Amino acid sequence: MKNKKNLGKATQAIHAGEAPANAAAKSGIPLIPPLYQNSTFRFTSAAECAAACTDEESGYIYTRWGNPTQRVLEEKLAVLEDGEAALATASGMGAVSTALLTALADGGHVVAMETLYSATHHLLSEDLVRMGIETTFVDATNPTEIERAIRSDTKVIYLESPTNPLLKLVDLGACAEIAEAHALISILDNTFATPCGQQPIALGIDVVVHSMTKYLSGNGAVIAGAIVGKKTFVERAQKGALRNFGAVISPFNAWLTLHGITTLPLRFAQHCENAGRVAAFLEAHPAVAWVSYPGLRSHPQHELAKRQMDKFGGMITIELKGGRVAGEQFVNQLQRCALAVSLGDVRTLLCHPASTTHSPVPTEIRQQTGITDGLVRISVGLEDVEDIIADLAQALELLTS
Ligand code: LCS
Repeated sequence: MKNKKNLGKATQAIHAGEAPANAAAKSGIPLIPPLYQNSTFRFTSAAECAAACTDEESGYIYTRWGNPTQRVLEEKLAVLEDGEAALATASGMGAVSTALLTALADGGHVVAMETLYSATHHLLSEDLVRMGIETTFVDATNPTEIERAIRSDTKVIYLESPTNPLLKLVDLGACAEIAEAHALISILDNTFATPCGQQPIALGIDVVVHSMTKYLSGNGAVIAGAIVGKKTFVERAQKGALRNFGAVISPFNAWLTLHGITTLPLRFAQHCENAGRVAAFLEAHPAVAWVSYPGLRSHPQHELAKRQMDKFGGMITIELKGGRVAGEQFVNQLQRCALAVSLGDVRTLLCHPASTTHSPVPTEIRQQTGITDGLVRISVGLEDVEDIIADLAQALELLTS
């Protein structure tokens, strides 16, 4: 029989973690993993309880320490990301902060990509600094900049690829080699690409983090996150920062997310297909100054995208010729596509990063890093692509009339 890691992504997404052993009954087993919506677990004797507290593998004790519904989700994630183990968290930021607090438990320095999701940027540039942890931000699209910024106390290289919102890429294999050569932990936020778009652990990255709020759950109903990596790292994260800082996923959100993941490969393929069509439409439109989409030949890192990504993703970023005023007029005119932050939803969502997701990033850093006032980010959904394009076209028409 095929090893579960050798199965196709669609099979893994549906079956991984869902072994009948996860059900309580021996026959008439529930087809879908049951929801264990409970905070604590009871024991029949003091000895049994003491044994579980000493050896957690032998049973569940308390949901902040572990829960069967969380475990099904975690096993699915580990298989999909090709990691040894996974940990579900209460949010994407719960995953980012738990991973960083684990890797930097004894302090140290971080080298990070200069454009990151704003809360991650804030965590590194402000919150962790107050705890004595410094970060040097570099243009990681050039791996030698990473190497140059490494200090004797550097512990972590922190990356996103594609980045939020500019869709820049970093060469994951090259960054992983630098991390290995300097005995550092490489952490990559794989939210935009998902395990169906790229496999960072296979390329040598140590730890993958996710906002499962996005493509993985896909339903717009939950806030959730994940960490995937070596068993030793994941166990340290679970027994240390996750448990004690407390960014634990609720069983209900874990349950919704694990059902969302069963359709991830199918959904993600269609997101990518629709995004390719929308990007080509936008690139040809006279109101659009430029389009950033890794699948377009005009993307400066298209060759790298072809090399390290299986699919180019569902996110597109554009700059409108009329700057901020045009951006506001454009989003105000949308009829079917929604003006909303977040991404990876079945619905098409558009947002204006400078005034929303990236507004906490200081203006000079936004401008230095290319997050201009006229930028509009599009999370292409799963509506019929002709209907998405028609809505964008009627909103853009206003700008050229
Ligand atoms: N990492 C990336 C790349 C993200 O885009 C986000 C959220 C997070 C981590 C944090 O995840 P959360 O805690 O929200 O689950 N990105 C958002 C965005 O672009 N718009 O709204 C949220």
